[in-house]
Amino acid sequence: DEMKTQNGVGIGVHGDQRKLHISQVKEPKSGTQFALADYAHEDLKGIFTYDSKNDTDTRNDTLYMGNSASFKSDYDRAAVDAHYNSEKVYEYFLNEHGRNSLDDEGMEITSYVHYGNNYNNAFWNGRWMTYGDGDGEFFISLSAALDVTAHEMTHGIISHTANLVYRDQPGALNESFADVFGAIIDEKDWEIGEDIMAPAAIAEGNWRLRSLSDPNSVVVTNPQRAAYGSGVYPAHMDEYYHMPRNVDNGGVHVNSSIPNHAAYLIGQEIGREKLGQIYYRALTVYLTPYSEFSDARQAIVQSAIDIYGEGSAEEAAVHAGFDAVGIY
Ligand code: ASN
Ligand code: ZN
Repeated sequence: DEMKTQNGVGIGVHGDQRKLHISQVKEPKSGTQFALADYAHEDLKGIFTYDSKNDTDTRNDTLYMGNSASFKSDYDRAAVDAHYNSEKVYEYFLNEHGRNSLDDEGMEITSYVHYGNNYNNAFWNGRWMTYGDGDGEFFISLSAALDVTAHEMTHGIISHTANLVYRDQPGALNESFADVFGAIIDEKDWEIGEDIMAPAAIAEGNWRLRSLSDPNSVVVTNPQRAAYGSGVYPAHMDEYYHMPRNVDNGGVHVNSSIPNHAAYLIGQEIGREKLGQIYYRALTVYLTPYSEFSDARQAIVQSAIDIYGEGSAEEAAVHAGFDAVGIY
């Protein structure tokens, strides 16, 4: 039967109090329960958070449930953040771009938390997001970061739009657009993952996963580290890593830093909002599965012209940003 959305509360991984959209579920055995299921958004099937229960087998996973509308236990924290952050990202794409969910047709937004044991990653699998808890050494719960959620959900949007193939330059663009929207939506800074790093990573100087502002300041991290030696992320085409396909799909998480840095430079000139408008148009109108870096420059220039006009300051900022990283 129809589940009604109501307000709940929770505490996130970093101790933030969060208001949540949750649902009452009446079960014959256990009585009234509360689920992280949000039906509050018109024309959206819902926002759902599931519990993976610390294994990798999704068959026994269930909607994340509680006995009251208050989700405040330690175990709740990762679920609270996944639920809250995915609603924020949904609202950004709706309000800024008129996009109704990942497919623009109101598809459900689903997250699984507590995936595996000490799992140090988060990913979009083509249909939903999955978050590990981290091992507490390198990462804490990966849903704690709005930029990580925005990154994963942008992969979902990309798979319904440009559908950039996940290898070599198109793959690096796929990664870059995910990072750029991560940084735009998590307005704080131009870093990715600063809210999920744990002590051992911070002790090594990696207090964030990647940096759009200064890619060279971050050492390539796990799981790709070994292949890059002691290398840092590249900020210019002169530093492009020519990696075999079996290493990070040709270096998609590493070479992405080159277009990332261009986006940062453009963002310094025109601000996050216009950057988002231009990049969204490029992604949804011009880019195609085999687009390379130079195609992205063209697409982004054309989008700036479409929105702000030929000869605009915005167009000039795009040219300058891509010139600076050696993408022509
Ligand atoms: N967090 C990574 C990403 O979103 C996971 C992966 O390597 N597929 O790209
Ligand atoms: Zn990614």
